[in-house]
Amino acid sequence: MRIFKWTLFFICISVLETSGQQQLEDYKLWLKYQTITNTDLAINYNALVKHAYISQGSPTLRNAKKEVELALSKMLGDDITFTNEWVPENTLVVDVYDNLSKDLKSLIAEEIKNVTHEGFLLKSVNYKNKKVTIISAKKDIGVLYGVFRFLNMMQTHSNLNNLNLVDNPKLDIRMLNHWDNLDRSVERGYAGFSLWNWQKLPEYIDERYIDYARANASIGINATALTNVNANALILTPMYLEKVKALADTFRSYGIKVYLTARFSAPIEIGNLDTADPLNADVKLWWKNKTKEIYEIIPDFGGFLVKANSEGQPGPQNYGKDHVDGANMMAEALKPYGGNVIWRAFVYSEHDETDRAKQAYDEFLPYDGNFMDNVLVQVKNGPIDFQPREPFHPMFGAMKKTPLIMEFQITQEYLGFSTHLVYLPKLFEEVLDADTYQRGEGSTVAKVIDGSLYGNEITGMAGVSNIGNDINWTGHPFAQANWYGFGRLAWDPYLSSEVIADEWLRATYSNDNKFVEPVKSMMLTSREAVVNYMNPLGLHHIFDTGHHYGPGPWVDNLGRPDWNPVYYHKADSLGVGFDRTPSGSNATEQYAPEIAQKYNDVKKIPEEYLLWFHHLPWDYKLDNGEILWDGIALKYQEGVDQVKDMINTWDNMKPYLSESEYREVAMLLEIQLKEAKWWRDACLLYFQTFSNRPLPEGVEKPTKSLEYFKSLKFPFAPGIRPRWD
Ligand code: BDP
Repeated sequence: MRIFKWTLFFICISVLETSGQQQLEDYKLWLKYQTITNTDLAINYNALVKHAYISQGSPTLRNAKKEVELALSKMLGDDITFTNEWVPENTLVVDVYDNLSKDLKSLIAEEIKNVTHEGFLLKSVNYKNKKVTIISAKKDIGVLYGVFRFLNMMQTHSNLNNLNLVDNPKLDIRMLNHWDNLDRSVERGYAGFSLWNWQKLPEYIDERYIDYARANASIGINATALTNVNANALILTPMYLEKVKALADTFRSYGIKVYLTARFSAPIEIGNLDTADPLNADVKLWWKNKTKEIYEIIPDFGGFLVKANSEGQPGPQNYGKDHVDGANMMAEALKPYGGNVIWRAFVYSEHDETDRAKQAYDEFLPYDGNFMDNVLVQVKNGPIDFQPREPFHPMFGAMKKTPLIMEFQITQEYLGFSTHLVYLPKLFEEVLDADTYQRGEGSTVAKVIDGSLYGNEITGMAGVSNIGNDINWTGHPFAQANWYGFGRLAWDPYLSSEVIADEWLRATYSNDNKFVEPVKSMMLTSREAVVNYMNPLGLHHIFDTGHHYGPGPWVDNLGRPDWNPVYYHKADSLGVGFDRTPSGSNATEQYAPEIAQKYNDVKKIPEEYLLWFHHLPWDYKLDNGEILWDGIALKYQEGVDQVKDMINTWDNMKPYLSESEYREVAMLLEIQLKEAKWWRDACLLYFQTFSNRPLPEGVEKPTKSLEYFKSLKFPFAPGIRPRWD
């Protein structure tokens, strides 16, 4: 018995040890730089980089140098020589174009012309009968980006022999939005507390801030809004601004600008004014002075991100003024310093009877053309709220004279928190590829966002961060892929989600195709799986109240109609779905005629949007001949089956994974399966009370009653909104 106890003790200790070590590995994200064990490849790479010249000219270039040294020593060992000045033996050259020797300059003179200020060039040249790899750019930040790409190519075992790549970011502002509160709780955060340790700042610079900046720079993210859009005015007080400055100083050499969320009522709360009316002279002056104060200590401050007159947040409408008055007032204050206002379009009002999906468009379209040129309007990808699937937001393409920033949610508020493996670049890609038809066929959302459709001066993409202080940053190891993928798409919204998954898997786990291929296809189907087991065929917003954890299609008692799931599915004995065609809310009129016609026609609309736009009888015939009720039930089952397949895939990957690497994802997949079944059973039992039909063959019987599912309460679910707003 005693021996047994001791054995158990040691097993437990070793399990803890390995999972602890695993978490430390996970901490390194996609910058693991695993040793290259393939001898031929290692020899080839070694020859390419064996004499490396990396400029030391600026903090950013020194970061590039540190990264190259770290990465090459880990991937290839210690026999690489580094020089701070160009010598003829060099085989790798890393520097801004202007600093290069005349000879080298002439070798890349043509290509460098195509490099923009944040872009870079990777080029293999022949110089005096020797192969030289040049990583260059117009600015030092471009060099850093080029270095990260080069190292990524090495991590993914790419052919580096004949490089000739010019890569420029297609968007200007590539930004994370942290919904982090000053008490370090994170709204809709599922990976621990906020990274920003306000109490220890400004003196204490956590090493994590630097690793955060490195990780972001490695994928091209160049901006971060540190605080929650449900803002607290205190962040704008001198004490906090000192702390913000410390973060900005830390991020600067990685090319990252800091933005802050500005609470519209700040002039009252911290400025002793009795109004925040945007046209009031004292209010204007207050924002001007505040902005000046910020730029005095943070000269490259990015600007303000503002949620106004949305979900109870204060805004210009409190004073009978409108979004243009509010945004332009702040834009004027920021203008002399080159700062931007990012004004969110996430608005819907309890006083407005109109379909919630229509309200942002209705409210903002009349303002098109009236904003100052340093105002960008930030629009969520869909017209409701980060659902597992939504049609694209009709403001994209319709708002022709205002630069729109895309807002994606990387944190998985409606996608299983950080316990479900859901590969989001698949969702992002679907939205970016969607055709708005606003200037004829091919007017994709990506073209709206990158400014090419309407020739916007500034462009951008924002992602609501999934980062917290969990050792692995994002809670789920695969949620790191969503951060990575967001960054890659913000750099280039035309990249395919498949290519991104491939890069991420190789850099994070393994280059073995027997691992990469099956796991990649698991990632690529994971998004459809979550749609199937949560919100199939266009169902949406049937989440439990407030925390949005798990199903709550029965919820009908919240203060505002549009906070209740019953508002969105409208199930009754006749059928289910939201009629948004001309016979209903006519939300389709907000789209270009090509889209509107397609969505209005129940025979032409893609089935994935069916119940988003149509209320249909339970026995409506789907494309495959099933009746709607059966189709819904089978989709829920399909989602559960897809999670089972994910579990199988992962089990088969054991030979390519360490025990702890395998186990941490395996355990999470078990949670995902349990919760997928919960979604299926709860939703089907509930909708069955209307359809009055049996579950079709192939759908597993629920193991619990509807009453049981309704009785579940989660007062401590993570990520709930703070109580003070
Ligand atoms: C919703 C979230 C809420 C956010 C809001 C927003 O439930 O916590 O404050 O969006 O984007 O998705 O402002």
